[in-house]
Amino acid sequence: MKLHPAFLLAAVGCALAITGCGPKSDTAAKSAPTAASAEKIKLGFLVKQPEEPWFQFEWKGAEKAAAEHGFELLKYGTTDGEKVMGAIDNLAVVGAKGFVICTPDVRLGPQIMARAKQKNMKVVTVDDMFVLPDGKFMTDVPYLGMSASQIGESVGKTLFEEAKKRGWNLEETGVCLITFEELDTARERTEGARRALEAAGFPAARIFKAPQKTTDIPGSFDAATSLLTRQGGIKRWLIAGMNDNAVLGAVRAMEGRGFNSETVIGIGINGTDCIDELRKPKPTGFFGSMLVSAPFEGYETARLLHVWVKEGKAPPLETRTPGIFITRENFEAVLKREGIL
Ligand code: FCA
Repeated sequence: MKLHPAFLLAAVGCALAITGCGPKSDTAAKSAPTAASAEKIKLGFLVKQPEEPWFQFEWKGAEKAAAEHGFELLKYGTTDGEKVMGAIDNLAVVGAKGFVICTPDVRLGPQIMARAKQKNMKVVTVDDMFVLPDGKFMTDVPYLGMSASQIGESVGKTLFEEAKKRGWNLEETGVCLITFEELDTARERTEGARRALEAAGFPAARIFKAPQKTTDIPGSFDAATSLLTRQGGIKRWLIAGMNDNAVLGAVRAMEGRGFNSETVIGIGINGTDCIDELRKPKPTGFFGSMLVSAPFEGYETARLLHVWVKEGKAPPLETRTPGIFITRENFEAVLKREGIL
């Protein structure tokens, strides 16, 4: 597939263009509050890391779908399995008919589905696909998420092109690949980046994996710090990871060792968790991000679930969303267009 460095769109299966969150409607606002809320369908939206802007933007999109289509949205930050089970029970008590979930652990899939079935609730997964005990995906549960491999490849290709554009000596350059391989969507993204870098001609021996123990900035900071200790001779770094926070932690670790925007090129994924970084008056090693529309993902999963509950029409089993490359130059305009700013 040909990828353009400035505007990268990747899609698998049922591809969706990023179009914001659908048509505006004021029907919800007009309906009589008491009668309408008595009849309103209740749906849950459970996310694993409620502190991450990514998930807050997903909620925002889902709220928009609820307002437009007249259902009630119940949001839960479910950071572990116990909280997920508690939220499902809670939803059942209030009469909810289903929920969208980004699970804190993909291996909880079978347990979550058993509980949902017991409570007669429909489930749509977002971002992180459930897996079975044998490691295979639970492909019978509707899923919507990014085209992880292609977006990862776009990161790798763009990193290589930017290094070449700057005339970097690749002999003195290393790749810091912040990995979290226990999560499939994360592994697909970082493997995509690695593959594209190697295909472009980056020496495989200088692509270093730095596994993060937790998927937050401290987790990637620690992973990068230990890599920098092991590879003290590298003069310039390219950084890739599963999301913006993975790259941000590595950028911070490198700054602590004297690296800066002249010696580091980092490209994240999400585009929602790097807004403050791209707004900094002085450029940092965080060069850009592959933006995926979190509001769209939240809107669309909630909408699909609502249609399923209301009309009995099941969502497609797999829907993939594309990425758009953003940098300090274009992020304000693109994020505004996507309803994020
Ligand atoms: C995973 C990551 C999030 C986001 C999402 C699309 O759940 O943890 O940061 O990238 O996929």
